[in-house]
Amino acid sequence: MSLTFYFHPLSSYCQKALIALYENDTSFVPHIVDLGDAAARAAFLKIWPIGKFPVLRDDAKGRTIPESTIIIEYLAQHYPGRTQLVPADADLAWQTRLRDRFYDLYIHEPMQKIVGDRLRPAASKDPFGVEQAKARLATAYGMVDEEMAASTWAMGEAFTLADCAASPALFYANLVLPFGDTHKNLAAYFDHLMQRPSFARVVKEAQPYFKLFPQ
Ligand SMILES: N[C@@H](CCC(=O)N[C@@H](CS)C(=O)NCC(=O)O)C(=O)O
Repeated sequence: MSLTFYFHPLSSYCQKALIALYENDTSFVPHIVDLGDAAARAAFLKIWPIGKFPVLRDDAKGRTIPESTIIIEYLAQHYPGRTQLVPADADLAWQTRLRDRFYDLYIHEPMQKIVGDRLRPAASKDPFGVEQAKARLATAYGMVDEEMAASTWAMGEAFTLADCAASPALFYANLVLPFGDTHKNLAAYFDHLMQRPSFARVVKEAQPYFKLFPQ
């Protein structure tokens, strides 16, 4: 087995890449990184000095791959399976990547801003930044709600990279700014994601750690 996946089960960006691994039953060695442990953090920084996970190590090809989107692109290219995570058609591929960017930048990132603020010391809160993040989320929810009126998955009928990005972003975003009562199409899409076996498994495996999520 040549793949080692450095991650934490509670981490939303790690979950995004984990969904891709589970979609295609890709064999890998899971390596949970506890960034709160000084020795584990130091060891991880040697692999990827930026210190953010997920990171994939492919010993067979001598490659270290950071960044959830790039990990999924790498898996799609080198370890393909029944779920084609990036469409072969060039036009569908850029549309998939656009949706991946959309979920990362306009749902995942503001969600992280709101969650991150909860972890800040009382004297260092950023209420203005949190309001901006909530406004960005609300705009993004409205856009997805319109787009998902007639689709099962982000790209239509096929589950792709874009749905990997959407799943954890929406899961945590729904906790900080719920959309169930206000955006019916978005809520229906989220239900589909929650029922997808790959994401259901990711959520189940994260359960023991949810108590660490700042309410
Ligand atoms: N752009 C990166 C973002 C990764 C990221 O933000 N990871 C978070 C966990 S969800 C992390 O490592 N946080 C720890 C830290 O920043 O120290 C990706 O897509 O993989």
